Amino acid sequence: MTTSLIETSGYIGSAEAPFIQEMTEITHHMWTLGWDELNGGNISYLLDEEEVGKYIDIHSSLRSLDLAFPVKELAGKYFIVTGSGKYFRNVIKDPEANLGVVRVSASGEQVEILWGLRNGARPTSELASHFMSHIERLKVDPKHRIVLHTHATNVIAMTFTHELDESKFTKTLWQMCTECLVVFPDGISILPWMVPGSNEIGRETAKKMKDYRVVIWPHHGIFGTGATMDETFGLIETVEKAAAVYNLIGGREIRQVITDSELADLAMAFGVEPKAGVLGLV
Ligand code: 2HA
Ligand code: ZN
Repeated sequence: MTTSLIETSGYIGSAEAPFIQEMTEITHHMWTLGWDELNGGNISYLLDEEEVGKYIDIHSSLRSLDLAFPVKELAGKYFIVTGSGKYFRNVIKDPEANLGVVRVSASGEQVEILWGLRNGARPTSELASHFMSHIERLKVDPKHRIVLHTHATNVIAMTFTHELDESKFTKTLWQMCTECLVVFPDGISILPWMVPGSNEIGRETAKKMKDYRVVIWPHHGIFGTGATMDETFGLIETVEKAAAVYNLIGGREIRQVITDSELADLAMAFGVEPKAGVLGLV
């Protein structure tokens, strides 16, 4: 009788891990879209212990890193994250150098690195925004798993020409493509311009995440959250598409729009609740 790999070594091995494959595929896809130049963009993905334990040895950690912001709420939770200063372009060539599987320590003051982040690499420079956003999204959606940040080109461009009022920005996006209202009836939120990589931008991003799945950082990029990679990427892709249409129209005469009553009909037909205060805005 042959014994399976899992019985002899205790775990299957990272090469087979679906969560590493998902991260590799999505980072490559986003790089090809031109959204993640240089080391732009970062992702964190909350994983189940049982799932991680199938592929990676979770009983010995490679090293621990102190967090500048305690996240007691995430104690014992596992994440796969992109590495600080790492390029999305390179993930596909060497996942173990550019990604890491980490576990938040029992105190919530450290992360233990279980796999990847080879040669002393650290988790994403936006870890504060990611972890604090996970905490808030989990409070409102137990199925929440993913925080994805990217430098979506058209979203960035739109933040130079459109008023940075959340309701007005949301309404413009809804008007750009019919399906937008159905995909993000909860609208988008916007922070003032802030220095990235700080605990402060992390706290402000997470505050928005209490009510929104999307946070735009003007002149920088976008944060999207969701239960799966498909859902989260699809959400950002839809916002970016609407922003692209807005930018294409830019400066031209608008002859007709989707009216507010048409948007209301759409919401009714698809059974979604538009963010209060957006329809009816002029
Ligand atoms: O990873 O995108 O916001 C680099 C960034 C910082
Ligand atoms: Zn960024």
